[in-house]
Amino acid sequence: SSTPRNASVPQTGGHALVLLRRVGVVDPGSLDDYRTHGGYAALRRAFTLGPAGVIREVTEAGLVGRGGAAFPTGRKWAATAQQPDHPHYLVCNADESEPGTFKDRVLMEGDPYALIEAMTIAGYATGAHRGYLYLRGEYPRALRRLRTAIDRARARGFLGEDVMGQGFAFEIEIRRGAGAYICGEETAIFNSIEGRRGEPRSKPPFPVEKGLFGKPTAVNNVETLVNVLPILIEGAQAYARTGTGTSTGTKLFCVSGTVARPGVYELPFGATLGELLELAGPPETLRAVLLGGAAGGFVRPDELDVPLTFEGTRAAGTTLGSGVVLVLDDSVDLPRVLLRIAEFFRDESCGQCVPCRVGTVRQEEALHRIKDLTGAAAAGDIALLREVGQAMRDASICGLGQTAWNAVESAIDRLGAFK
Ligand code: L3W
Ligand code: SF4
Repeated sequence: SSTPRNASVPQTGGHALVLLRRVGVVDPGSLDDYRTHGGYAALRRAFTLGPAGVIREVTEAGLVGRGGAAFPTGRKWAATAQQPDHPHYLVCNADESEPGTFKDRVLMEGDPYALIEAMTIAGYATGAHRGYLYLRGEYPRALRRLRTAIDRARARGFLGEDVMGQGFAFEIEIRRGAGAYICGEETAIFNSIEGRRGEPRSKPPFPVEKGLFGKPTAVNNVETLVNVLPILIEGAQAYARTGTGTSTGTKLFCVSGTVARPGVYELPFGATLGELLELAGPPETLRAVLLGGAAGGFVRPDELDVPLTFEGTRAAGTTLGSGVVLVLDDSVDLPRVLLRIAEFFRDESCGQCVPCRVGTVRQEEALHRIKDLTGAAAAGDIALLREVGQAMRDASICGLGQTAWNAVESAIDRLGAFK
């Protein structure tokens, strides 16, 4: 995926920044500057709350995962913490590879200590003394800044044998991905860290029970973890006043495509898609917006009042996913976009299970035929796409195969593609 040139410049539209408040403000290399801007106040509060108290705050805040699946973070942490098997591990999923997603990059490049602090809190809460930061291989600047932050935090006692003199030991190790989209799937990350092929494992057992090296593991996305800082500093109730009842807090949106000001925007959950587009400068002739990325779905120009919440986008037949907002104007060649998505899934399928390995190829072939006929569907190809899509959704092992047909189905059913 291509990242807009100004992706490192956060855009807000006048709303109070929470997750991005330090990005572009602090010196990302300076621990002192981070502390001057509120850094390590959340970890200090975590030590006064104790592990169970931290989990209680995160649960009461209503924090859910920002990688796309919206699983309650407090429940994940509580389930990991209570496992009798040891050691426990923490894994930060920083493999950000969903096409059109570049929010975690902005957080890691602009405020690297925030992620280090948040991982330390997560380790403390879940009983892990070791955290792995699985970083997208194509993020060299984030790598440099995170390495520096980890070294400096360790040198000053914010990592290591006795974090902040509180008797808690915690270390962070960075592991770099090597360009495979599937290595963003949580169990494929475990295999990759363990030195095996990056292929997903069957779930259950869930990672909270049997994860990295077969041990209880909490896996969280970068943005999810960074949310823990304002939760501990403001308190759960104050945090939950932003957003809606079931989507609390703020969300980072990655706006790309035919808009005047592409980039990362932070808005409270519940803002509408139309409001976000106004900030980004919508095209004159909007054709559709792909929400939720390649696994997501299309929204039409007459549906821009859809609230940007997990429940609101679900009701509109799509998903928030990892925050992708890909804007397409009237000049776009829709069959070409769909073919590109299908090529991506065929390329990135790990090939482990038949429905996905074969289905993604059949899907691409059918879309090729349709495109060669300049957008009109060849007889039987729509039916074939539906049959193959259903098989992938029902019988694939992981999210890649299960969602590989989402965008194509949405284009056919909601945009009337190939008519
Ligand atoms: C304990 C249970 N834990 C579920 C955990 C599970 C995982 C989380 C979500 O992601 C999303 C999709 C796309 N006990 C549990 C349990 N868990 N039941 O909850 O699990 P799951 O299986 O619903 O989803 P997932 O496979 O982790 C699928 C998005 O990922 N996606 C791509 C995302 C890309 C990025 C990026 O590039 N930054 O995020 C593609 O499909 O939106 O919703 O931790 O263990 N009973
Ligand atoms: Fe691999 Fe696709 Fe099966 Fe996932 S669904 S395990 S990517 S073949």
